[in-house]
Amino acid sequence: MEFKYIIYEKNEGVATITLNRPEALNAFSKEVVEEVLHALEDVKTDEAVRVVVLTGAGEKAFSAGADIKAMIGMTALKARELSFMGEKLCVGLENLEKPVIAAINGYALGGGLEVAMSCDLRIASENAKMGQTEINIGLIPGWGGTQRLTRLVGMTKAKELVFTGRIIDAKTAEQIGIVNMVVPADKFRETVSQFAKDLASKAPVALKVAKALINKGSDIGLESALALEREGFGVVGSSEDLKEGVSAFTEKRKPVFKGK
Ligand code: CO8
Repeated sequence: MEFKYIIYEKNEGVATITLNRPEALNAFSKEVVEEVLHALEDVKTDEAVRVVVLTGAGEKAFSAGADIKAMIGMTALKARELSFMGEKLCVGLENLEKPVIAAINGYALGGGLEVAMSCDLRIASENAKMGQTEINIGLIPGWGGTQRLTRLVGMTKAKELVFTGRIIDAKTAEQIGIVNMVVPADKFRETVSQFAKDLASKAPVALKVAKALINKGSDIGLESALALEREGFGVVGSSEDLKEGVSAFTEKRKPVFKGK
């Protein structure tokens, strides 16, 4: 598939998906969402891809959210369709069996922040700005923001951000637990790339199972979650990756994991 609204690149085990509509601050139109979903299908089947980075083109935005212009004269059915479209994207990122890093350069607003929160890790440039700004246009977060933001920061801060639509800076987002780290703007791309490459060298089976356990376990009771962990441990504990990791440790060399 030829991509028009994203740039899709693969290098050293890292697939980078760049939202590429800078003239609309990388807002998610139907076409952008479809193209990202298509790239994720490729990521699923390409064993050489170990990690995904999702970012925005230009310096100004990761994404300013769902395309507001597509909401003009929206019917209930259309709103539901738009909500479902974003949900498919967010769940697709969450259920992908490989780690996804949102590299937040500039604005991540509304649906843009919701998509970033569906990724596993978030690295922000120091000039990034984030917010659930939907309230300012008379809307609520419709791509999981009321739920994922609450899970990340707790009810107190989630309500504050969703009710006020306030835009916060990267440092504040780090302090309340939305982003993992904040990086100086001039080191941003390089830091993300190094971080992603490091992650791509880790054991794929362990990464896949750890991601699923953390995601699924947070929605169920502790006893059931621990039982899930036990089963996951059985899978990882019998993997070739573990054999390789242990051999490399005893032979005092760097492991080369195959994801088996
Ligand atoms: N959708 C479409 N176009 C956008 C969007 C957007 N979300 N954001 C910015 N743009 C466009 C602008 O219209 C403008 O285009 P043009 O030059 O053709 O007028 C261009 O991008 C540049 O934007 P600005 O001129 O506004 O740039 P500024 O630097 O002055 O301001 C802001 C930057 C503060 C980011 C400002 O653009 C803004 O507030 N944008 C809207 C942010 C927002 O509210 N996002 C939430 C959208 S709603 C959402 O995401 C809900 C998700 C769930 C949906 C469920 C379906 C029903």
